[in-house]
Amino acid sequence: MISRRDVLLGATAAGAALLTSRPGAAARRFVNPLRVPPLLEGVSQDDGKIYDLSVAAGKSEFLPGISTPTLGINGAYLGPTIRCREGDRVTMRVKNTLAEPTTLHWHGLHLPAASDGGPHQVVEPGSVWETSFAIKQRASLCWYHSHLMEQTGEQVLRGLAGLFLIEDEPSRSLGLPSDYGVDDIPLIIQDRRFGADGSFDYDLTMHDVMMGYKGSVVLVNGTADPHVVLRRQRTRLRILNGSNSRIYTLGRDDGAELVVIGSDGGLLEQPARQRRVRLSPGERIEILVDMGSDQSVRLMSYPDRVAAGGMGRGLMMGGMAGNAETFPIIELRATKLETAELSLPERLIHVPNWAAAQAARTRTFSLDMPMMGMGGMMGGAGMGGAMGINGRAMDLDRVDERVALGSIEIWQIRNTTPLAHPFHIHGVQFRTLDRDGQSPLPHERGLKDTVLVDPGSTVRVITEFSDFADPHRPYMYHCHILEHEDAGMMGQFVVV
Ligand SMILES: [Cu+2]
Repeated sequence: MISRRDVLLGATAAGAALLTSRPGAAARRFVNPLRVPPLLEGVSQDDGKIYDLSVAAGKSEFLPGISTPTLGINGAYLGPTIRCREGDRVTMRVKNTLAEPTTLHWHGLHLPAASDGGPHQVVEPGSVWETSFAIKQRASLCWYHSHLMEQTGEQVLRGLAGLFLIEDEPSRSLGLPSDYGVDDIPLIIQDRRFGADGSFDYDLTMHDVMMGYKGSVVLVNGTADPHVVLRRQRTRLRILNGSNSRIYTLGRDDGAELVVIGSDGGLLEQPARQRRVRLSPGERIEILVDMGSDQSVRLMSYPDRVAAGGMGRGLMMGGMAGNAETFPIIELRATKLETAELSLPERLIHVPNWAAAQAARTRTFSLDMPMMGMGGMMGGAGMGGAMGINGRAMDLDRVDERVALGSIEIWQIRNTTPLAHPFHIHGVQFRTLDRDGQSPLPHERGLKDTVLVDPGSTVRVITEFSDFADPHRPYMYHCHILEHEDAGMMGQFVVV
């Protein structure tokens, strides 16, 4: 929730512009040009490409005249966009210059667990973690971020995240906009609270842990109050919800439909045209925006159907599960536009799929709050154990599931809590079979690695666990509300 108090706190911190998220607020003038993360293409060597990533502390100015201590990769805040191609052999060399441990996890990538960058691959202060793997998946917008045990929320909030862009020939041949930063523009959406001294406020209350951290200022690629000038008639926006917990319900303020061409794991089979798309933390969508000269359009977040009481089961949850606010994310501006190819094939690409009948087994994951009603949450020693899966909080020393290499499985995720949870599985891309027995929405009918599970509902996903067996190193599955993950809503599986 963006409360009036938060807004005022934000204004105090800014000492200047009132960065309110309220609709129609004159204070939002979209004064700042969008920053676009630089590309990191890697340096070619005998056996592939090397990417040097240096994790460091810095200072950033998000609000006018206010210096905010931040973390970044090869920069003060966030990291470069790693770009590679399917089939590449890449080496990531992660140097930790911080005085604290960290990790970098490659979210959405299909790779060996030893390279995953999860909580077992800690990079100690002053050390370098080097890992090599092949890019064995289709063109897609993935990302990377800190995954340090119980500190993911704080490290991501301070800035440890970046984009991981994979390209391939089949998607290239479609002629979609692909000129990075020109007509192919990434948008990392994050919300932040600022303390009176300008620092990020991540002093979590019990409410923050339960509901997830919410900020009063929306940043896009680390830019507050942003606009972007579009140069071509058609632009592809690749959007990552990189927020700790806020779910956005995206739409255009001119009422036009969003033309969704891609999701977490790459292009959809066919474009999905929807007025609204809900995007939860960790999820990505790719949309096409066609503009006329001198047109401007705002990408907005709107109240969602759960908050609006439009769903039977969601009704009683009300604002607990959903977004009640309307606020702008970014203004898209066009002045003089270069012409672009404006046709769009109704069939984009073939997307792998699996039939439920192919599944060797179904596993059930119940998202729950194991300590509720036991007084455990008030124990005082941190928030660990407040949230769980199948009645248990995350334990680094416990492997929860063992999956046979090459098997196709259905994972059934039941949400027994009054809060929505985005469920993420490491190492694979899956298809969403159904949500409470209903087909997923058109924009969800592609490869995904994160799926939103509404309060009281059950989502079934299906995938194949191919390529990488390792009985000693687990992958994670977890809620991508980072406060929930840090509070224990995470588990581990090995592929054997
Ligand atoms: Cu959650």
